[in-house]
This record gives sequence, structure tokens and C-alpha cells, in this order.
Amino acid sequence: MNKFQKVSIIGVPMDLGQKRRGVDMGPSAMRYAGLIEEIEALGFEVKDYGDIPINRPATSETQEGPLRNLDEVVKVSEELCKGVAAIEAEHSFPLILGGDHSISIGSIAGIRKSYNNLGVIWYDAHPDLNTEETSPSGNIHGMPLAVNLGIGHERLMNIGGITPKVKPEHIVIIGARSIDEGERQLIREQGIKVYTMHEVDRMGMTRVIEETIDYLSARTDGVHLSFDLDGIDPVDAPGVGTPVLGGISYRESHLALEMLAESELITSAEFVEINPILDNKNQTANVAVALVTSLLGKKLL
Ligand code: Z70
Ligand code: MN
Ligand code: MN
Ligand code: MN
Repeated sequence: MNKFQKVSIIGVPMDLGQKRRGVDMGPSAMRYAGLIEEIEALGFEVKDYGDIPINRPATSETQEGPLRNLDEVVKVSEELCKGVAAIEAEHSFPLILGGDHSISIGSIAGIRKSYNNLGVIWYDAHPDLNTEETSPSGNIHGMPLAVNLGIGHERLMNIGGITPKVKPEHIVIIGARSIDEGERQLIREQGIKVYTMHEVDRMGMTRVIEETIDYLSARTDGVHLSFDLDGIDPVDAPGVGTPVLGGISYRESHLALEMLAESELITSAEFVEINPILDNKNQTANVAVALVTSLLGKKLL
């Protein structure tokens, strides 16, 4: 991580990409867990841009349909895109705090302005490759990776101007274990590299990350880490909206992020889907903060 001297934080307390309340408290929970102090202790200069303001319609006004809350998600994504692009312009490491995973539409839109061959590591129990046609829920947080690939609603894809944001061969999904039929088809059609939990178990996290680093360093000019806390097993990260059994352990996740830190591959990151209402004494935010320090180069010795 010595490419960067500064880390700039931007919070996106948005829960409109899904139906459960609580993920809007994710940024506060991570700051409360000591995020800024921990990063400063590693020697970085930290700038906290605070949170993007979110207009939360009363429940009765919440937009329903195949793309729930589309208007507000588009508005927030545009704001986030601008904020992230400004952070990029000061050559600081962008660290974005969710919020549900729909925030990655705006964050990747902002980051993409600085990298023509942007890579993405999607660390998640879900591939988030649904479209309004394939989505079983209408929840936009199940669609952001498809949008970033240039498959999805035009208003979402056009944020930041450039579309598609990411090429299918520049994506690596790690930890998937809840995959919808439409997502399975898209993975096949687009030839996206996926390490499901089967491969994580079979190969071990060390080989998964070694292969990921080789694969992405050969073809990208920057790599964004999109870390959904539900990629981790609910035993270690219970405070998420959609816990899925059989996930990546706390230990394996530290190993993964320590190896990524050593590789100096990662140029931006986001941590999403922490739901403090469903958490156990802020355990999941504490896990996320510990993982951020591993990603930024903290060593045990
Ligand atoms: C399902 C959908 C999802 C996160 C759940 C679930 C998507 N595939 N994403 N939790 N983070 O509704 O599209
Ligand atoms: Mn996700
Ligand atoms: Mn998920
Ligand atoms: Mn390429």
C-alpha cells in the first residue's frame, strides 16, 4: 500500500437498494469501531468526507416495482460518483463505507474515470448480477455488478458517463454461494471468473488469492475491492441483511486482504452491507475495521 500516503473516507448511509432497515447505519458503526484511528495508526493521513445525504422516503412512499427506489438510488449514485472522482484527483486511496451494495454503482462510476482497464474483486456470498428482468426481488443491491458490466437499467449504467465500466474478464468473484438462475447464465455467457465456496474450500484461500493477483495484474491498471460483509460466514459477521451459511472465515478473510496488501494491487475499496440492528455488539463493524487494516498493510509482527 505504499503507493498511497493518504486515505480518504466517504460514507454512503443508503439502504434503498433493498428492503431491510439498518444498513444505513453501516458508516457510523465502522467509525464507532475506530476506523479512522486504526488507519492513522498505520501512518496514513486520513481525510473523512463524512456521509452523502440520503433522502429516505417514508415507507408508504417507497417506490415499488422491478427497480425499487430507482430515482433516489440514481441521485445518490451521481453524488457518490462525484465524491469518489474528487478523491481520485487528489491521489488519495478511496475508502467507501456502505450502505447496501447498490452504492458500488456510484463508487465504481467515480473510480472508473481514473482507470481504463479497471479490475474488480467482488467478495460476496452473491454475484449481484441480476437485472430487472432476472431479479427475484426488485432490489437494486442484487444488480450492481451487472450494471457495472453494462447490463441493466440505462439510468444506472449512465452514471459517470462511461458505460460499460468494467470488462467481464477484469472481474473476479470470491465467496459466492447464493446464485440465482439468471446470474448463473450471465456468468457463463460473459466468462466471468468465479471462486465459489467450493473452490475456496478445495483450493484454499492462499491459491485463490495467488491466482486472482496473477489474473488481474496481467490485464488491469487498477483494482477496486468491493467487499460485502455477507461474504464472510455469519458466525464471524452476523450483522448483515442476508446471512448465508457456509461462508469465508474471519481468518481466511484476513489472509486474503494481507496477501492483497503485499501485492499492492488494490487501488480503492468499499465495505458494504453491515447492518448494526442485526449485529451482535458491533461485531461485524469491528471485523470490517480489522479487515481494512489488513488491506492497508497492517502486519502482526
Ligand atoms: C438476490 C437478489 C443480495 C446482497 C442479497 C439477493 C441479492 N440475489 N445481495 N444481499 N448483498 O435479490 O437479487
Ligand atoms: Mn453484494
Ligand atoms: Mn451479498
Ligand atoms: Mn484487458
